[in-house]
Amino acid sequence: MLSSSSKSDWPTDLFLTTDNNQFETWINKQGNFSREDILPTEVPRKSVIVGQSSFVDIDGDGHQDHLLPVCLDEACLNSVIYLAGQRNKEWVTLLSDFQQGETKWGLVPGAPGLPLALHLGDYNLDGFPDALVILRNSSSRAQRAFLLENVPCSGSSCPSVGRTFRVHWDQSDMGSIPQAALATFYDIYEDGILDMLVLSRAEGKADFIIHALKNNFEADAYFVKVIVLSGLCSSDCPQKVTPFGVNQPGPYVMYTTVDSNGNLKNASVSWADSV
Ligand SMILES: [Ca+2]
Ligand SMILES: [Ca+2]
Ligand SMILES: [Ca+2]
Repeated sequence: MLSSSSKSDWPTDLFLTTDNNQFETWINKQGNFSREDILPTEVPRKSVIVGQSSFVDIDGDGHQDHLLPVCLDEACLNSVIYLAGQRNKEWVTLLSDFQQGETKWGLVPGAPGLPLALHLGDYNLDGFPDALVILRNSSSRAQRAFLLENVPCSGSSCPSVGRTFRVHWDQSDMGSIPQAALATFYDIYEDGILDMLVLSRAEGKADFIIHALKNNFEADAYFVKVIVLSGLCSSDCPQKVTPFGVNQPGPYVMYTTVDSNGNLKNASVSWADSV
């Protein structure tokens, strides 16, 4: 897996999850990779099922953080989303409460082609990335897509980054899609507002059903659209036309803006796992 400039020095670094569930970070020094474990090398203690790593700036300080969804048992009855910041090599719990009233939900163990993963995007343009995740009802076994909103938090039970995820339990549009299997953000009309795609599977059918949910969010906000051209071309490029939009993992964009109160606000995004 590729991470983007985990040291914020711009060259793309390499982050690996190895067979025995360990992590290796390889820093790109002018094209040469050297191992430098600036992130935790071990999965969180008591992890039984380890999902895919994501890199995202959860607290808006401009530096990417490492997010990891984990199950503490084979059935994922107890699930946790962990975070490791770069200045702190310890795992901290970002979200472990998946209780909706009397109902307990949990992450869904990965399957071939459907890994346990968070899909990240800033659906409400507040500069803090939110997530989409599939949860399974521990009693009925029903699966639904849920939006996890990145919200500020304070108090002793809060992670040190001062942010947490709030589960939108009552989002009726996503709740009406039975047996959801995968949910991701996608800007359908390219208007800068992220919409959502949900895949579900009908009973007894192998193929997925694709549902598109338009995000009606409106606010006095701006968005920055960045297109990264890889410029990669093999030696036999026809008419010397450089390919456009080649899928290239690793690009990293960081910028600073000023909010309406005059405060500086950092933000960054990586293309390591945006699809
Ligand atoms: Ca951060
Ligand atoms: Ca947000
Ligand atoms: Ca849109």
